[in-house]
Amino acid sequence: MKQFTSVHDIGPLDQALQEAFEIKKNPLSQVDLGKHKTLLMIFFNSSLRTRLSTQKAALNLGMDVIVLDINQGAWKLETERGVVMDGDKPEHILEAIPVMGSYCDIIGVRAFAQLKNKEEDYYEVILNQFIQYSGKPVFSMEAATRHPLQSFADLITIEEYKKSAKPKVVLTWAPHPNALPQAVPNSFAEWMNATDWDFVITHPEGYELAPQFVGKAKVEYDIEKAYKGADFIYAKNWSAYQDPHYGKILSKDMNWTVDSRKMALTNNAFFMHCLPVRRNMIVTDNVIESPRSIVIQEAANRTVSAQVVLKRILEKI
Ligand code: AN0
Ligand code: CP
Repeated sequence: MKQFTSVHDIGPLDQALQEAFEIKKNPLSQVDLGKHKTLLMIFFNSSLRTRLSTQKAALNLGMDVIVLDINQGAWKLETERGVVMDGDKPEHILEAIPVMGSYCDIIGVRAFAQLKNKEEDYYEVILNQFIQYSGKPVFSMEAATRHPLQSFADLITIEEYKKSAKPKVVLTWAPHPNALPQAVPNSFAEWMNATDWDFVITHPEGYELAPQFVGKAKVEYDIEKAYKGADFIYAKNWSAYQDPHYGKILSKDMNWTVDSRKMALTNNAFFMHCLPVRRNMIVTDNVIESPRSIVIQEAANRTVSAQVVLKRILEKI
């Protein structure tokens, strides 16, 4: 594997899942594969899980790891070409990227959507510049439009907990005080659409995701109908995608908070969220603390998805 930015880079899902379960059973079986190879992780945004789980995965493969938080200690980077750099940004990303590439063998990048310009976000300007100019294999640690390491971990988690061959998986929008990117729901939808599971997306009017991510999913505006018979409730907030409201908050309707009353409509569904989660906005204390909540197991699987991806990249360099 030369890069990992979406489900399209992973190949057949059954093969990826098989590798994931082998790694989960025996995480240190390839501890020499990454010897004397350096992973550089670049964060333009905060992280707890991605930072720790990806490092842990790299350590399991014997790699060395360097982490850089662009906004804490590095020079602020100009990202646009043609700008007269007389402002607060002393370095251009077009020098910074090949320099960073010269210090490592693999680069992971976290660069969220700015939510100001849809075309720029959906063109993945920052991620694509890393792919083009670093000279090294690049993987996404959540970019503007997708979070594939999260979605792969979600797939692994559902595979582990599902009771039937074709579970009903429901992605539900839920309220949040801030405007968040569409990367997590886009990516989750993309991975669910690559399975033959029964996949439903539910959200208030106006929160329709980009058609290329919705794909063959059923969009259900009636939240109770959506929950009915669900085997998995996957909650996430996102801001509006559709013009003219791109990146805006259209609703904070707490009827969309995942609560025990709505969970009772399901087929004793498991509750999932990528974390970090705002309690009593996205989900009530009762639901997230219930035995049907698998958010910790889901987060633990982030090490597994990262290790499959790093292993496959290492096998090709
Ligand atoms: C981010 C998001 O919604 O994309 C990261 C999730 C993994 N969440 C927040 O900023 C709260
Ligand atoms: N789920 C996830 O990616 O979490 P972090 O933002 O803490 O990395």
